[in-house]
Formats: sequence, C-alpha cells, structure tokens
Amino acid sequence: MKYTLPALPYAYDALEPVIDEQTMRVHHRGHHQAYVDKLNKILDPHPKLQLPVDDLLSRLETLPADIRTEVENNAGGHANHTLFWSVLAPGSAKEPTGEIAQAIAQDFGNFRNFREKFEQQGTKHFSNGWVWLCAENNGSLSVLTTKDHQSPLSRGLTPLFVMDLWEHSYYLKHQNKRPDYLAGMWSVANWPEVGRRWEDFRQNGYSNREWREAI
Ligand code: MN3
Repeated sequence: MKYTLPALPYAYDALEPVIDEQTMRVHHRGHHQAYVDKLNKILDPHPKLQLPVDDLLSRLETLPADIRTEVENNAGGHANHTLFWSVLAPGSAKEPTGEIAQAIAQDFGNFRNFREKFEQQGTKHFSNGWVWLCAENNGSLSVLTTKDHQSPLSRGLTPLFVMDLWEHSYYLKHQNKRPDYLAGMWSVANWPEVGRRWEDFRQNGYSNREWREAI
C-alpha cells in the first residue's frame, strides 16, 4: 500500500479570512501532495520500511543512511502537514478548555503567556520550519521550533499543536509579515482537537495514533 493525501476536514475557503483559499489549495494539493508522492517513491524499493509515518520519524536512526535525510524531509512533510490541518478549524473556540487549559495554565502561567511564547518562538525562528506545543515524557508541556520538516517525534516528544512557518503557508496573504500570520491563526486553532490529543497522551502516552496510516 501507498501513503495517501488525507482529505481536508473542511473546505478550502473555510479558514478565510485568516488563511486564504488559494493558499490552502496550493498548500494541500501542491506541497503536501508532493511530500506524499516523494515518500512513496523513496520507499518503493524498501517495502519493509513502509511503516506509519510517525513510526518512521520516531526511529530515523535505524533507517539506512542513504535514504535517512530524504525520509525525514518527506515523512516529516507528510506527518507535519497532516497534524497541521487537524489542529485548525473554522469557527472554533478561541481558547482551550478542560484538562489542556489546566495544563497550559500550570506550565505557562496562563493562556496569554503561552500564546506570547508561541508567537515569539515562531517569529524568531530563522527560515523554514514549524513551531510546536509538545508533551514531554514527564507530562510537562513545552514550546519549541524545528527546522525544515523535522518532527518532535524524532526527539521522543509528542506533538499536540503546530503552526507551519514555511513562507508557502502565509506569503500570498501576508508576504514578509510572519508575525501577522501567527497572530491571526489563533482564531482558527482547533482547541477541542488539541485537548483530545492531550487526553490521549495522558491515557496512552502517545497522542498520534489516530493519524497513523494503515498500511
Ligand atoms: Mn507547509
């Protein structure tokens, strides 16, 4: 079986005006599809390595050295975008509630502090990458950025929430103003989904199960 592009859980124009329809179409059908296609091509000669993308990213060091970087780039591109689509939603709650809200308050003081830290990290990150909210193995939360398509899964962390920092995710609408893009994204953050991932992590120690692909 092959890796496939997941359908968006909403229409391409559903996140307007925060993310414009054209950006969503090019990002999903163009960029994300290309990572899926490249991953299939790289792993075509390696049927035993055609594992769920999260598993590939969790065990990069065990992959053959000659394909490791390409797998990281394209499995990461596939997994990171799949998560990104899922933690966005039109008309969603503006702030988290329940257990994830309590955890954010405990580790960052309050939601506003978390938002500021997340936007600061996302703004100062140089060049392409992603800004993440992750669960550490000890149950604490952390904000971090990764380069290119590197995944926190490769560091043993569980991603809960993410924003894409590549220019292709905001340049058509915001041009060079990445801080404006990041500030606007809070009105389309899917906190119920982030909360579900946190509760899954608390119960099972691993929150990505639903997004693993059946192969
Ligand atoms: Mn992208």
